[in-house]
Amino acid sequence: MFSTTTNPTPNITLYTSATPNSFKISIALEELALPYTARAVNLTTQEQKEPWLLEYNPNGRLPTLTDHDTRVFESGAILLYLVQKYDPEGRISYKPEETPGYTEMLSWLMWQMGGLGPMQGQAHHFTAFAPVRSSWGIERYTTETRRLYDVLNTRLTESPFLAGDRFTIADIATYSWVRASPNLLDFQLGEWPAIQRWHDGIAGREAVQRALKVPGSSITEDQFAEIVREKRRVLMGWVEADVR
Ligand SMILES: N[C@@H](CCC(=O)N[C@@H](CS)C(=O)NCC(=O)O)C(=O)O
Repeated sequence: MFSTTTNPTPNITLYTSATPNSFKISIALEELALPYTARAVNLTTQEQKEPWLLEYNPNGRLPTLTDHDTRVFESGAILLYLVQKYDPEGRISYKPEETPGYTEMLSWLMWQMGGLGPMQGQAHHFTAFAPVRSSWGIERYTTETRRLYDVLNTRLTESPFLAGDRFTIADIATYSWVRASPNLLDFQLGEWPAIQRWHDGIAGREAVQRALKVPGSSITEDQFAEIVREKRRVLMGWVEADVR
């Protein structure tokens, strides 16, 4: 069984895929310059539901991480684990935990985990991947995602990063989703100038560029974008699903 024993030397394996939630963790690991092994999990063959992986993540999803005899699942919990254990200087978090910056960081991290991630994920589904066309689903989740982008833009108009003047795990979690929206939802980030400024600054970080190459995907991001465009074109051409 797994425990929460602390070990000073990391022995990290990240079970991952080329998806927004997994990229959060590879970005944090690269930002903290931690050694780790990336194990790509094949979502198309449902490898994430295999018993060996359910041992590490009973929810059967990615990402998940092991470190010595500890397992951590849910991307928000993994990010907090990494900064609690391996970020004593506050490189991508605020220390100590009593500081107002830490509380602000937690608030935006939870906003991403409970709001932006699930809503944008549903928008991706209805816009590009659903087996039927549902204008209701597209409208409902795209509208809510756009509302959340308005909230994000307002915050980033008043603050360089989500939790103040420091780049933190709240930015990492949110950026990983925002970067997917031009391809998947056809969002033009220029519509939200503060988001565009923040996005471009993060995209330029060397650690982020390294992280986005982990794990090796069999196709490039451009090829993925083309596949998504084609899926969306086909889906939009379908007649409305009969939802009665
Ligand atoms: N709340 C979870 C969401 C994890 C999640 O939905 N991951 C997706 C990839 S981004 C996944 O594993 N999908 C495969 C499946 O649903 O079986 C987290 O933040 O870790």
